[in-house]
Amino acid sequence: MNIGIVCYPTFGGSGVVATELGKAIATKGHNVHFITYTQPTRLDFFNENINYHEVDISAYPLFKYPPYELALASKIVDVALYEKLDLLHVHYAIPHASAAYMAKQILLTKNIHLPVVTTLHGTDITIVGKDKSYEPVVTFSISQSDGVTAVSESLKKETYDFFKVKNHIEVIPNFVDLSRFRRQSKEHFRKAICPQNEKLLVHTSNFRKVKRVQDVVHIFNAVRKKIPAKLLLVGDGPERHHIEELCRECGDCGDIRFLGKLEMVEEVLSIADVFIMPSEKESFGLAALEAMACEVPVISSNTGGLPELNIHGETGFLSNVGDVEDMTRNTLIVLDDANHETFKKNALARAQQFQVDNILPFYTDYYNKVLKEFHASVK
Ligand code: GMT
Repeated sequence: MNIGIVCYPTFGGSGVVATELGKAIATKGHNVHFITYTQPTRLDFFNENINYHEVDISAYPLFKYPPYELALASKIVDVALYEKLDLLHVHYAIPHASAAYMAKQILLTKNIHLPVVTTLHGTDITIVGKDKSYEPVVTFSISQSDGVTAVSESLKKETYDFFKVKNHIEVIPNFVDLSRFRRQSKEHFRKAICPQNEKLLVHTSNFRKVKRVQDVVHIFNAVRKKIPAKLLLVGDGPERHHIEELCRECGDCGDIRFLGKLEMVEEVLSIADVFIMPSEKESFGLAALEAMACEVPVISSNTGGLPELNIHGETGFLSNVGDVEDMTRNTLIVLDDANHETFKKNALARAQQFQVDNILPFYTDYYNKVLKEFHASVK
């Protein structure tokens, strides 16, 4: 197959899933064409089956907002025509699904039929998509997609509950590459961060409001009143400044480190004792899955798709959003020497169920199903 993939090329979960999916598909012998505005973060190597097409956005004084969606649609048309795409898979509805729709209509005028699969990742539905300024376009472009997938049952339900869409939504969860995300021996690193063998709490995110990073700091503050502990915060984003201020107010600065946007997050996870994800909304929780693959139990909220990943009392614990007290109690249970090894083992076993080799066939089978139905309908 010749597959086009459109995604955000940044550190975010949807871009990571799209890139890792493209890489995995390419290893099965298919040709993959990434179409984005810059080289995806995790696409930093050569593979004969992987191609990258950059979307050029011409500036013009008249454009207060350069029309990225139009440039993307034009690029999709170009790649579909010259690389003879069999299928286009767009990740994150806005603006990728609507750009794909426009490209598909342009291609039709050239008598080319291009099926489009849209994957809903989370905030494209739960936050941005519900915004009045985007909702009609999101509803329309989901309805016009030839295939739609969502990363959890919860996201599928939320899509049906909020948007007037009738098409079938296939749930295909996030996945993890266990050859990369595995617990490595990083004793020197651990010693540098936790010289007195303190317990290590880790959080990684894009520091947006939806991640409730302030809860991580409050949990840490309460935990360290009971046991010696350190906190590593990985990632960066709009809330970082407030979080730094909060750490100062709590007087915890010396025991908290901000590591910024690290690429080798598996190295940090390799020395972690517990992962904290108190999100307001989380359609799946890829960062938690990556932690579990590195044998790190997860303390999370019970929002969205998190209960589909994190098993309460086995791989970690779930609490109501904002219930810092409960999350603190649970963190202490997980860190208790009598329980920690069991939680670690369970976390790894759960992550193994989501390894890329288990999930990839769901995508390729789904592509084949969409292609078959699509070509039967255009005959
Ligand atoms: O977590 C983010 O804010 C990034 C966001 C994205 O779209 O890049 O992640 C979403 O997609 C991931 C991959 O499918 C999911 O694992 C995350 O749970 C989801 N984030 C939210 O729903 C907040």
